[in-house]
Amino acid sequence: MSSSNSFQWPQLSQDFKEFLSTLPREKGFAKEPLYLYQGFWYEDVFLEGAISSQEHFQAEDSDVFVASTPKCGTTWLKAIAFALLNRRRNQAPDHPLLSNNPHDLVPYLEMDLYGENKALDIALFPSPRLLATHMPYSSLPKLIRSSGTKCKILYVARNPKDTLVSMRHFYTRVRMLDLMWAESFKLLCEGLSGYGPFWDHILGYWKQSLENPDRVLFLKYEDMKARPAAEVRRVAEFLGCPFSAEEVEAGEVDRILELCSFEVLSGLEVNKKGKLMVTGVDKSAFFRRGEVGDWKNHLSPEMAERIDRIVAEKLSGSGLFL
Ligand code: PAP
Repeated sequence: MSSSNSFQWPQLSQDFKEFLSTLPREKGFAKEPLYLYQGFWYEDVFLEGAISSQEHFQAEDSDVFVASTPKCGTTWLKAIAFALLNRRRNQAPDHPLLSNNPHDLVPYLEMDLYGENKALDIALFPSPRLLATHMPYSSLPKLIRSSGTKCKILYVARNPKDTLVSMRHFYTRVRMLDLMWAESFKLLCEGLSGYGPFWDHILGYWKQSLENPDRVLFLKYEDMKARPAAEVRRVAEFLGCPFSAEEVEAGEVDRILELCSFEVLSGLEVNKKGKLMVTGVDKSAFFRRGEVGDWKNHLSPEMAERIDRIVAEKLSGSGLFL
């Protein structure tokens, strides 16, 4: 990894490197290979954090998770969840979202909190804890999945074509790679993206949202764009903090939507410059266009048709359409 790369790649222990050598390995979007663990593909440092969180994370009933496969709207949903849960405490001009990137306010289990190199201490997070993960449902720490725990999961999915475009731009920018469209397209179609296969990740949470609707709320980026107020109200109800009639009357829903909008967040000084606290990724890399359908500017009709066909086959019979 070149020293100019904005992602600070941590050192892994010898024991973990030996463990990695026992796992199936493939080339992914980045220079670092992907490793297959419990049916999903991980980059080494995130796998180390994921396994460490499986071993050590203690869930609390009041925990709220933002979950997703990368580039599906995580930054936006983190901001919305943070704004909703903290809306009685925080108001502009001192709102934490105006001076912190959403990723620094809502840390990832496997990237920020667990693993040998992680700097943040989960014990310091006030309750209710708002946390995040890209881990697939079936690999979440057991206590999050246990029927005895009441923690809640917000999951956001996005149509695979826009996700691919977003992913490719992100890797090109953050990892400074010269990724060809044809190569990234082929990798996604083969399920070889970080935390992929993309469709299995989405299906895992989709099924849980049907079986345990009070535990997992399934959202789509496109729905959030098309009817933001209705989706934000759905999130608030799911989290047990619905908007009161007075709040609606006072414009609180719109205030949160405005604060978390692409335009406002991407225009903040704190998001235009600097790097995330733990991973060191440029904060501005999380804001590109924030639109639905940008894939039309990048993918050929044949590519689009092929991804649609693969994903429709994989999701067939699930009742989910992306
Ligand atoms: P992550 O999984 O690495 O955290 P994530 O936030 O899911 O990334 O994806 C970034 C995408 O969300 C970008 O999409 P694009 O490449 O198609 O533009 C980014 O622009 C978009 N995004 C970030 N913030 C917002 C927001 N507030 N509203 C809508 N889209 C947003």
